[in-house]
Amino acid sequence: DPFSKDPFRLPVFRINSKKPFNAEPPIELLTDSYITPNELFYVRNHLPVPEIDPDSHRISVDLGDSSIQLSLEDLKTKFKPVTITTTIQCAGNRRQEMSDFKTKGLSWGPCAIGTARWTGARVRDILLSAGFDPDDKTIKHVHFNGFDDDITNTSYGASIPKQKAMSLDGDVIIAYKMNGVDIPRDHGYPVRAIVPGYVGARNVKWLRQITVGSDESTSHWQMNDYKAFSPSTTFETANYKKAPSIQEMPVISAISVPKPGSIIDPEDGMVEVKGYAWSGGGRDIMRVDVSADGGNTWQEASLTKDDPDADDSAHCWAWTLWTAEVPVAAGKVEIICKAIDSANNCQPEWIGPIWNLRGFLTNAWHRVNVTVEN
Ligand code: MTE
Ligand code: MO
Repeated sequence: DPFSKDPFRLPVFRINSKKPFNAEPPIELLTDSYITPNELFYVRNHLPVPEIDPDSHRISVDLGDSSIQLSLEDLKTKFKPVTITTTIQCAGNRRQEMSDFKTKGLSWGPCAIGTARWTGARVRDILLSAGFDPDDKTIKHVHFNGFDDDITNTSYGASIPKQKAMSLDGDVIIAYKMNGVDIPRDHGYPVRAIVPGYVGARNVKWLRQITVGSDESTSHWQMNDYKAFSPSTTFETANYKKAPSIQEMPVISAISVPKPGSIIDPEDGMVEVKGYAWSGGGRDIMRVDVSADGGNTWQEASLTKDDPDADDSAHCWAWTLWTAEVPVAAGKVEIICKAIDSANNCQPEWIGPIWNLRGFLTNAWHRVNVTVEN
């Protein structure tokens, strides 16, 4: 069993697949704290968790005509350590809502998302120290390869545009700490790429190699996965070669309290609603609106954000938690939330126009059905 060396996980997880392990925390715990505790951070593994000896592990930076090998010690001492707070979200977060209509992928609820403070070295600094010429116009992508591999010895890999990796404030780092401690095995021990504002899939865990190229990574997960299509595209007509890779994420929000199916005893006809909102690309959340009457009236939520001095970034890569007091009528009630980001992007009202056969990027208004007592 290639999965027999996988680490221990808390039993509270909602498991979507055991081997490889894929699980999300229960919704009622997700927004309890701004920083997601490491043990509750969703896990998305495509392969068995590799066993890596931190002392002998090397990260190979291969630039074609030159190459350097970095030990963990090199990474920690040769480059200025920075701490970046970022929300990571799987492209399949909330896929379950699209799955009523056939989709292919794990049936994630709304908790394939979490926020952590990552400490590491900037990829920009690493590439420059390896002799990379940022003005080389033939190079357009930076690739990351993981140490986890399948039976054919192909390892997990992904790539991001060069301008994201090399940007002074792109905050792409190779992290060796998650919330101040060694990165847990499930989340990439001892090192992983952190690509703030981008889809989870590019945050390559168990990093073993950084390369550069004129094209995107040829990895299965860059070429034949993590691509969205038009609602009319079928499995027969999907052209993965032509479809662009998902990179920056769109604006999303979700309700964490109350839970779907709850029976609520309102106080003075009001119910407290909580949740998260996030947008990719470093865009902040400007407003979250909540309705309990089918969208006729909306209450503006109060927003909880990170302390801007808590990390070394000038951007907002992390989520906003929110709370709203919403008037409710007795009976069956649907609570809805929607967020607006700093570019005034908003969420689609329902999944119809964004449905895609892979169930990616489910960011329609989030709806939770409850019963309100008299
Ligand atoms: N990196 C490696 N090496 N192997 C993987 O399977 N999964 C990716 C990404 N990095 C993956 C990986 C995907 S799809 C996501 S959503 C995130 O890791 C999940 O990170 P987490 O498990 O720390 O939450
Ligand atoms: Mo993912």
